[in-house]
Amino acid sequence: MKITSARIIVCSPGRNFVTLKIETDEGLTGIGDATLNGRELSVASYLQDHVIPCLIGRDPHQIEDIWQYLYRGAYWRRGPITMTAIAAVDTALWDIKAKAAGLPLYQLLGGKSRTGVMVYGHANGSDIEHTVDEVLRYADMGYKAIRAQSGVPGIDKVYGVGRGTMFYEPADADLPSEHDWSTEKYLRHTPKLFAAIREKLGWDHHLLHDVHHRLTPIEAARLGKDLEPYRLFWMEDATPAENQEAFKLIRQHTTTPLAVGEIFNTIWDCKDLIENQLIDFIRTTVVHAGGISHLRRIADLAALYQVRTGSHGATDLSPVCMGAALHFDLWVPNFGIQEYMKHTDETDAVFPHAYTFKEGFMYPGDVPGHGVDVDETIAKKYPYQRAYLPVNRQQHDGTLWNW
Ligand code: GCO
Ligand code: MG
Repeated sequence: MKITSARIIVCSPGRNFVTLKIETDEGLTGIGDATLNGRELSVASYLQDHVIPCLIGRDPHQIEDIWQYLYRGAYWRRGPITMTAIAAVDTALWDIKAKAAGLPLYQLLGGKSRTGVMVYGHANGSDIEHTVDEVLRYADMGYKAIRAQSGVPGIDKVYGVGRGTMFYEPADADLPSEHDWSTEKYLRHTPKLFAAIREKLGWDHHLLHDVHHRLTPIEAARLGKDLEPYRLFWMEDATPAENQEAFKLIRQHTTTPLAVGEIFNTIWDCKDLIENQLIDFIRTTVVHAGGISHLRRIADLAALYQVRTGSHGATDLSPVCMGAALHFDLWVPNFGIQEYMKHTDETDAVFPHAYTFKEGFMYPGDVPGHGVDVDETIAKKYPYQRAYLPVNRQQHDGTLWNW
């Protein structure tokens, strides 16, 4: 089999998505997600201008060789743009291989390790009462694991608080919108939120929380300690992870489990955190960490240290990523949980898919490949719209902070 052509489909059915489609001389096609929120066109250009010319004529079955060729061959290693582009190629090639075999992708990875993929949904509210109601609503929808984020009194715009009832889209403006931040207010509020949730919800559901890189290590240690009575499944991105030593300090103070890695793009970003057992869940995902081939290496390293997977799955990761991720999750031995935010109906129409949700679990389906397609005719109705993620400033003096 030979790759005869490849193209990029950029569309914006409510938000931007970049999709790579690879075609072969045997009529089989495969698709991969290449969406990097707020920097979409850089990946599209990287693929179009620098990767696609190198793919034509290659045997799509040689997934590993093509991966190494793109990774080593660029000379410039790692980074979100490069690794998202490689991921798109890798995902599309796994799709083709599985279609050629007539098997759902998870069978090629080693088959099912579990009956379904436990996912967590997002309960977001403007205040504690509203968030508690949202958590209860997610429990009613069947979710076994729920992430809770709430507005904080005295802070105008807080990460994770949605505009609609099901969808949270942070990339909301054609220039970055500005959020405000107060660590003191957040740290006073968040333990009260989880106390209120546990009181109404009880103890049968997993609860998660995303700090979204906002705290210093010692502040994160304090929050982890304060949340211990509510037995969180995880506290996510408690502090920025460039300095991974920082997690030692958090770890020494709290037994609240820690999750990190949605912005990581290679195993090298994960290595120290995993080998020093500073985290419990690794959040790298198919689209931003080099595809199925590379994610598998990260998961294998993590397994040595009893670190489990918990892949990122916000709506800026397209249904193509979600489909591929669910095959991965069904197989990976050290699976922990998968994030799931429902896409809009417009997005689902552009990306018809075989995966389903039932009672808090997801299933990738059994069609050959990863089970997600792209309808290019519908996609054309939604041209690219520039959209940025927000920036964040300290409330008291306007210092730029981590969003
Ligand atoms: C999450 C993430 C997202 C990111 C978003 C950025 O845990 O789901 O933190 O909400 O902010 O994916 O593009
Ligand atoms: Mg997050």
